[in-house]
Amino acid sequence: MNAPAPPGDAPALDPDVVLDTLVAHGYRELAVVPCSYLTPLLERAARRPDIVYFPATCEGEAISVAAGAWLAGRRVAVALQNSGLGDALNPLASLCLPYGIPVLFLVSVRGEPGTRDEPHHDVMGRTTARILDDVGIRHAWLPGDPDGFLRAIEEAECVMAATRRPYCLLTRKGSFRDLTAPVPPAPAAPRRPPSAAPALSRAEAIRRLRERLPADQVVITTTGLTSRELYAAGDRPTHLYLSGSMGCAGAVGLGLARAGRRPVAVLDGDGAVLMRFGTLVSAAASAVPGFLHVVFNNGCYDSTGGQPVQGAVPFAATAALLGYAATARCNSLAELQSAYDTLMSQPGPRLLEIKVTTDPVPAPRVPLALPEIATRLRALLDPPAAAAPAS
Ligand SMILES: Cc1ncc(C[n+]2csc(CCOP(=O)(O)OP(=O)(O)O)c2C)c(N)n1
Repeated sequence: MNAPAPPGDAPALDPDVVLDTLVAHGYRELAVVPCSYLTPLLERAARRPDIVYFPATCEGEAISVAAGAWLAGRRVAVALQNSGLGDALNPLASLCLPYGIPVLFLVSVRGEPGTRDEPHHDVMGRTTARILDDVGIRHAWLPGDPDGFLRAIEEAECVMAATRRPYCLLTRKGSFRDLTAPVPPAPAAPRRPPSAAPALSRAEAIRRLRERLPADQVVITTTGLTSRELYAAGDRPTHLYLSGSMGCAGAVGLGLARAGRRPVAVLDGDGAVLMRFGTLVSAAASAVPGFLHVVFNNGCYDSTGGQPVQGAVPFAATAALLGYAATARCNSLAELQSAYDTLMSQPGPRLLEIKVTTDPVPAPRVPLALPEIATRLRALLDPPAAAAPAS
């Protein structure tokens, strides 16, 4: 660690001060995978006309885009959560460091020791600074005052110029002041227009799916609100609520379905699917009949504050092109019922794309211990052999 962490009650920085300073240092673009801790900064960045907000599909992509921009003489800063540091490590370690490409990136630290956070953040919370040290990337905690921030950026710029290595600023919960004053959106703000407004909320769609899916079917939910909403709809031991491993629900479901024990439904988010888009290819190619992939398409990362996802992917049409055996898309409860029936009358792999609204009322966290969630499902699918009778 190059600088001591500020005390927990360090003042929060005005996001505009951060963005003004970045712009003054030539950064005209921010490549982002969101985190709720970064939301005030991202909200502001998405609305300012002097900075381009680039929604990256994964953290490694954000670093790589910034590296490519540097090669063209442009400056792109990156913002990501430490959950995604693993993904970012590959281009940091095998692109930026060996090629001498400096990238300035901000990392929100979840699971910082001494703070209360969800258990799936523990490992990265404990190791983020050490990982950066080990790969040789200098880092410092984001100061809470404008002068300190200016000095931090100047230090980062000096280090990057002298070493041609990336530099990381670590941020925590409350690092950025939540500005309440509304700012009119810039014309090019990347928020999805509300035109093709769906009539169904994700929570309602989840309740309906839970009613329709056979009780013995395995259901795997992606990180964020989807997991919470399925738990709120009614827990079952066949449910696997993922609270981290964003983007991996599809592949976990695929691995499980390929074992052939039970049919599997994966309830996924559009942002999560984009993060590991290749899983659609693998699922289509695997031709597993018992695999149902449900993608809630709300055009944003609802769980972290509604930041836009990249593009406007037609998931059902794409899955059909890739070779899913059956696909459907729906926009309302009535459409969901008939799409579900049609889809389930055919063998999989199936993909159901449901256009949903964003949900302003977050469901509470899943209160189960993570090993318990895994253990009870494993016990159902691969019960321990009965003890041999005593002879
Ligand atoms: C690798 C990684 N990057 C970022 C996050 C932070 N994060 C948690 S939930 C979430 C949004 C999920 O969006 P989406 O899959 O579209 O589902 P929605 O919340 O819109 O239902 C993000 C970005 C994370 N958990 N892991």
